Amino acid sequence: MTRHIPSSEITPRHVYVSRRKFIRGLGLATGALALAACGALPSREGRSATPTTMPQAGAMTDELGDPINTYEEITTYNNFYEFTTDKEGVARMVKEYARPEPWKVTVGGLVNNPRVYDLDDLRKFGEEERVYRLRCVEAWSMVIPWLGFPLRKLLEEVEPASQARYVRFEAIYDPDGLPGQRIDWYNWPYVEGLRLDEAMHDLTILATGLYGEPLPMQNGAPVRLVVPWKYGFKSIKSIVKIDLVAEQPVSLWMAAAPHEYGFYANVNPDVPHPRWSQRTERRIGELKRRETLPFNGYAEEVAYLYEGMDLRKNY
Ligand SMILES: Nc1nc2c(c(=O)[nH]1)N[C@H]1C(S)=C(S)[C@@H](COP(=O)(O)O)O[C@H]1N2
Ligand SMILES: [Mo]
Repeated sequence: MTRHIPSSEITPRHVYVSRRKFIRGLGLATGALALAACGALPSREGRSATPTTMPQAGAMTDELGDPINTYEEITTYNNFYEFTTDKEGVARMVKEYARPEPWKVTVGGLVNNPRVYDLDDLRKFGEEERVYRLRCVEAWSMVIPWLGFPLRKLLEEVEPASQARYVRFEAIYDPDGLPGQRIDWYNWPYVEGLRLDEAMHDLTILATGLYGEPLPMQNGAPVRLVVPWKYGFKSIKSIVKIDLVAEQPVSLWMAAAPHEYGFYANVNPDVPHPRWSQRTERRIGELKRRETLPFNGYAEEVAYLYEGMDLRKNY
């Protein structure tokens, strides 16, 4: 059995630390570098190779000049309710978990070319670095250097049929291995959705890695969605199924608390959560709170998608 070994176990601690110092040094000098393309998808043998290359280039900041969070922060403070609701507990619990192998992503519904992708098949879409802010609806945030590819590339291959208007994503369902799924407050599996034009937007990616390395389980290995202008809960982890559909999907959060979580979930400082303000956020690693930006700072790229819509009603 091939147990997935988190990269943090493969790479000795001191290598990570020195690599991060190295990256940081480069970044401060030039402001925009790129991490080495170690390749985050598992090798043909089905197991992640130990990274051997040092980072060459790497964005140390996002396009607003905010520094990226550390690998430690990104991989030890997680929301992944299939494991536990304790953010610090997720990274500990994933060590005990062997995810299903081989992983498959089934893409179907209203498409002309339904197909099942294994991780090797996803390689053809390539991997590029995207440094994105992630803003959780709970009002904390991070800056994360993802590796991944635009979801559009995969959708173009399966060819959405003319009746397709939304994309529905489904995450892993494994109650034997995932303790959170043995508690049924939630309607498992985790489901999320996007309108088709949101899914086709260039900022929308399927992430397969971070910090130039394979995605750790706690961040949604082996493949997860990242939609940076929406609250973090839209960025569904550990995807096994993608369907093109005609009707707006009902997400896990909409089903759990419809008055608190809508379908769109665009980051919006003007619309408070019923139980707290969304005006400011705590950037992990910083002391002073920051102002939350409309569409999480991506308004120029995405505001046109919502022209004419009432974003207070469509929260
Ligand atoms: N399958 C699944 N995906 C999920 C979640 C989850 O509990 N299960 N939590 C979401 C929430 S609330 C956030 S903020 C982000 C956190 O991503 P990160 O841990 O990689 O920072 O993942 C999202 N994707
Ligand atoms: Mo979140």
